[in-house]
Amino acid sequence: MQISDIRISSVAVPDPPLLNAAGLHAPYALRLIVEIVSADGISGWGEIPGSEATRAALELAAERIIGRDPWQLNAISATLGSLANPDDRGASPWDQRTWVHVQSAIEVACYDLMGKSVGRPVVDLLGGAVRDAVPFAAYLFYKHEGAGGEFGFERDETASGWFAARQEAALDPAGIVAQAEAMVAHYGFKSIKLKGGAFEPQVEVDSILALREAFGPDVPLRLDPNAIWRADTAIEAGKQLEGVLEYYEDPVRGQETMAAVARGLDIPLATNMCTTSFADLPGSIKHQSEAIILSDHHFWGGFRPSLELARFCAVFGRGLSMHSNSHLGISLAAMVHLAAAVPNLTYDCDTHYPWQDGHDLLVEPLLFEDGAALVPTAPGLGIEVDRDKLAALQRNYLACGLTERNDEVEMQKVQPGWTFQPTRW
Ligand code: GKR
Ligand code: MG
Repeated sequence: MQISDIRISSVAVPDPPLLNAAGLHAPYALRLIVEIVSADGISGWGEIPGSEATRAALELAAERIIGRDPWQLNAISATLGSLANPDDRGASPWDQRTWVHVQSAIEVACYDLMGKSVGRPVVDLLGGAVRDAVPFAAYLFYKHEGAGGEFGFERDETASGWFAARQEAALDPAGIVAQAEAMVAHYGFKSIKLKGGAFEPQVEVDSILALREAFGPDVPLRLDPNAIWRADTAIEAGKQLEGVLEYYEDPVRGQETMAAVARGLDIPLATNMCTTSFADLPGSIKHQSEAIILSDHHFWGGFRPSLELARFCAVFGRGLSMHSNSHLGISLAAMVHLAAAVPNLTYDCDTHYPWQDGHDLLVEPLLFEDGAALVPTAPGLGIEVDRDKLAALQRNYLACGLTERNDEVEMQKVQPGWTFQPTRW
C-alpha cells in the first residue's frame, strides 16, 4: 500500500460563547481535517485542532510521507519526529504544541486506511473491543447567550430540546443545572463535568453543590478550573467538595502544586495540563501529582502512544480517563475506537460534541444512546465524510477570519481590557 496524496482542509465549526479560564470561545472552533489517499484510491481521515502553525507543519509532514506505506507507522513516526521543533503546551487550557497533533492526525488517518484495506474496524487493529459502546460525560460550560457561528449571538427560534437550551445563558448555579438537565435529557449522559475557572471559586463550588442537589449522589461530578486557582483556594474549595466530586481536574498549575493539593484533600486529582507527555511521566511519579491522567490521542501523538500511556497508568496505579476539545465526528470516531480498546479506561470520557452537534461533516454522525456512543463496526474509523459539508466548513474558515484559537481576544470583545492570568484566584 502506498500514500499517493494528502489533502489538508482548515475548517471552522460554529461554537457557542463558552467561558473558561482563558476567556471566551470564538463563534467558530477551528479544526484541521487530513485526508490521506492511497494509490489504490482509499481515503483515510484524521482531525486535530486547527491553527495556521499546525497547518504549515502538516504540509511539511505531508511532503515527507507521500509515497510511504501507511502500515509502516514506526518509520513514518520517526520521520515526523525528525521534523519536529521543540515546543511547549503553553499556559492555556488547551495544548498548544504542534508536532504531537501532526503525528496524531497522520497516525489516525493511516489507521483508517489500514482498517479499510483489510475490511476491519480500527478498534480491531488496536487489539479488539473490550466494550461495544463508550460512555461519555455531560460537559457543562458557563456561557453567554447565543449559539455562535452562523447564528452570531442571535436566537434560533425554531430550535427545540437541547438545541434550544444550548442558546441559553448559563452564568450562575441555576443556569448550570438547567443546562445539565437539557443535555442529560437529550444524550442520556450518566456523569457530569463542569468547566470552571470562569467565575469566583465559590460560585463554581455552589454550581457543583446545586448539581449534586439536582441529580443526587449516583451521578458522578467533576470540576475543572484549568489550573487558574492557587493551592490554598483549591484546598478551601475542595474541602466543600469531598464526597461530592468523582475527581477534581487541574485545580492548580504544575505537578508540584497539584501534589500539594492532593495531599491536602480526600478527592482524586486528574489532569490534562500538568502531565501531558511521556517526558512528564517521571515527574508525575516523583511528585505524585495526580491520581488520574486524562488521555487525548490528539496530543499524546495518536493511538499507539495512547495505548502506551494506558499501560503506564495500569503499571503505576494511575486512573485513566479521556479529555476533549471542541471537535467533529472524525475525532469522535477516533476517540470511540481508542476508548473501546483500552481495558483500564473506566471513567466516562469527556466530549464537547453536544456543543457542535448538528454541524458535523459526517454523512451519518455517531449516535449517543444512554450517554454512550456505539463503537462503529464498519472498516477503518467506520465513518463517511460528506464532502459538501466539508466544503461548507472550509468556506466558514475562509469567511470567519480566525487563524488560531485565542479566547482572550474574544473575551475582550465582551469585557474590554480583560486579560488572561495563569493564576487568578
Ligand atoms: O474548550 O474551553 C474549552 C476547554 O477549556 C478546553 O480547551 C480544555 O482543553 O476541555 C479542556 C480541559 O479539560 O481542560
Ligand atoms: Mg481539563
